[in-house]
Amino acid sequence: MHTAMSQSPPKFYLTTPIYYVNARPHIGHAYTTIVADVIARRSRAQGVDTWFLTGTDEHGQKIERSALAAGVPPQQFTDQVSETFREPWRRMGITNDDFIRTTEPRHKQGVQKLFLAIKEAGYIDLQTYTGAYCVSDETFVDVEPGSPCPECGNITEVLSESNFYFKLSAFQDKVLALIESNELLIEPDTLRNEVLSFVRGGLKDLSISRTSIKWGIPVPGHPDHVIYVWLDALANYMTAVGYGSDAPEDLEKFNRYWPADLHLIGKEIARFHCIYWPAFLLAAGEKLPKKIAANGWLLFHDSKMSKSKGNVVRIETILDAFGTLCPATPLLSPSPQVSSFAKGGGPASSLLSSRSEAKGSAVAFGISVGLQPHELATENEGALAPAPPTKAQQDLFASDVLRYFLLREVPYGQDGNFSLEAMVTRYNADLVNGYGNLVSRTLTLASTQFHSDTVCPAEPWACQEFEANPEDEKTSVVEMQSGTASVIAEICNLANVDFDFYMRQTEFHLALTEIYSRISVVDGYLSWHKPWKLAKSTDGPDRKKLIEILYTAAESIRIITALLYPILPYATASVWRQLGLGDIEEAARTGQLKDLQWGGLKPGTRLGPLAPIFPRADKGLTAIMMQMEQDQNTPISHANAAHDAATSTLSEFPEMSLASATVPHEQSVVPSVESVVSTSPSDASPQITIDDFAKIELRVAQILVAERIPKADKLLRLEVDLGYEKRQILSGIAEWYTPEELVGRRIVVITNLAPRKMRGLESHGMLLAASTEGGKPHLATFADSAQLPLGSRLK
Ligand code: ME8
Repeated sequence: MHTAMSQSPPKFYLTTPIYYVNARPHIGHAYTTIVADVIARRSRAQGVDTWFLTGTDEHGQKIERSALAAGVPPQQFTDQVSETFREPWRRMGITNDDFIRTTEPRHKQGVQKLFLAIKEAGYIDLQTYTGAYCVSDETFVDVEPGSPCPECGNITEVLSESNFYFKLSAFQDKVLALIESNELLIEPDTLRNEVLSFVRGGLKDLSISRTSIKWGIPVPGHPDHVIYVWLDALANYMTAVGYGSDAPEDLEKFNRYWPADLHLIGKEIARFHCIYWPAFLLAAGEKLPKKIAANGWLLFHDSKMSKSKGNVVRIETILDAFGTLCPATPLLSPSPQVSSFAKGGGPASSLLSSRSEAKGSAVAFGISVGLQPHELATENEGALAPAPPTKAQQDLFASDVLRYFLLREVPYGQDGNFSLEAMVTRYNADLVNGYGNLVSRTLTLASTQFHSDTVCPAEPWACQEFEANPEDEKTSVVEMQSGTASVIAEICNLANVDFDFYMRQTEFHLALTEIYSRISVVDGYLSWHKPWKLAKSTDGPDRKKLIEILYTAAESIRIITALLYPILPYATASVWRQLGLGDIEEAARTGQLKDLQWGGLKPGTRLGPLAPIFPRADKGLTAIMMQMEQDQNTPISHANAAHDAATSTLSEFPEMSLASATVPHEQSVVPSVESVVSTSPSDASPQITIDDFAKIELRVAQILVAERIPKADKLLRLEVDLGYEKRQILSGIAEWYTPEELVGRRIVVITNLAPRKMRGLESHGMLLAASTEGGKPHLATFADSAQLPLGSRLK
């Protein structure tokens, strides 16, 4: 057995805290869980046998009282609330391998075994103690009973009990040595120092049983005592991987995964994890975890986001609101098969892989595909017609945005203010204008350039130097150097190393900063070489240049996308498919996302069907989310009978009524933010609701440029100004309007129409015009349009 183990691949066992089920989860809980998921995904992609555990902490006085207040038996109560934690993790595609509940038999038997092991080693005895007890923290504290708890400020109660005591004091030196030597790593450093000074201040023995509480695990042989909730809770990290069971597969699992490599926690529970837990394990003769890393607090309105303060932001708000931006996914199959995620995780991979079956579009990098533009259009608009996103896809998309924001905005280990407005701003700045824009400008150009190329050889994909434009006097030497393909290649190879360095240090914000500096360099490279200006040449040196530039950009995107995968699993899956590389989950499993080297994108790779990645978020989204948060205590109009049934038993516990209010995902809680992605138009003009109308975004725009398109008699190419952005729109009005009479006119544009391609050009939006059958379309306009700011919305 030991020989076999030494040959097995490396393992990595990581955990989150198990969350109390006395209230519904909020984005503070999501934060720690997201960090764990990012680390787990990255670890798996590195080929490491990874086990990721989360769960719920369901015993103790706090839970007992919450159940009482809700008027339901504790077991029923914890069953309901535990589900409200599983639910958001599922929606977010969290890939936990197991979910432990402390009320499960496997956990109970493990906790009792641990208690006995410590007792048999001589570290537990029975004593009587009277003191101040903090119910909120489930711990005796060193203050006068009735005065506030020094940790959380809640009023303590007097408690006198004959309890089992754990000889914590006997472990003071050992725990100190462990931490000082970094055998037990604690991060961040500031927290390590706090823990060290706490230990140096002296450790007192710890009461580890209660007779005043019924809702817990009985002390073996003493049914009137239940085991202290923190000993019970901490033991989950072992019981979940088989401790306490004699079944051979459990023993094997325990030997394989224990000790944990990383316990992720919030900083307020450091004492329990960094002092009590190692001491319990030392006493029981078990191996110690290797590292404990704590995140700081997410603050909302400048204080810790917490259920007791009520200043929380719900995960559902973020998912429902950002989910509306989720773009359509191009499909080949009209009804994709959706299977469930294999290892207890989210549905991301299966949803995406069902789509990855889609054969490549008519676009190929540098090889012959021999399709004419009109054939391309047919294929794009027919078999590859985009399907509106499912609710599951919307959730995964929104989850990406939350993941990105939390990791980029808050330096891990520090406190950070959470703001909905900052989230929308960062989304637009980094994901829309940064990564998303780089991908679409590159792939759109590649798709329009290479589709009808019948002669382009594969060979020019190899990196070949060509001079930066020396005529441009404004170009600095740095710009000229970074303008060459080999420099970009080097920068991307280095990105791999730098990103890895910061990810290992859990400095996610710095890892992402590294990525973003690369995105800017590649963006600068494109702007400098202006490949769209070379686009007209079909052979010769310009053509060669064009191919090299686009390859360089696309290959940079491949590397950046592989690095971003653990943080943006949904969006990177889409980009991976569009690059023609198939299913990113498969790529992660087969090692294609590790040890990235320039040149991995093979010449001749066929692009997949293109699709938008990150549509722009309207500033109004912040207001919508705020409204959703405000509305959380008002009845949900759409909620159905299932919701009523779920909440009826909890009506005396208002916080819990919402915790159990599982609104079916097919329905949006707030109608005004329902998906804006349109389905196919109907000829029959059925009645629509005001909500349907609200889906159509009409805005005032001004025509800046109008020009004819060669060989297209009916089409005009327009550039319109929406105030907040400029767009290209193709319109079939060439028979009735000359370009000259259009420039300068203020018109109405449907702005949230999915972009489509005509004659190889992208059209993003539509003009509003009225016409009789076959007659001249009269453009909708305003009598007093000069007073209207561009971009004003029509309602
Ligand atoms: O403490 N900012 O459970 P809990 C950042 N059951 N992280 C936050 C946060 C915030 N505002 N709010 C919550 C318990 N968290 C025990 C743990 S483990 C053996 C037992 C995260 O429901 C953070 O990880 O109070 C914190 O430690 C955890 O949720 C607390 O969850």
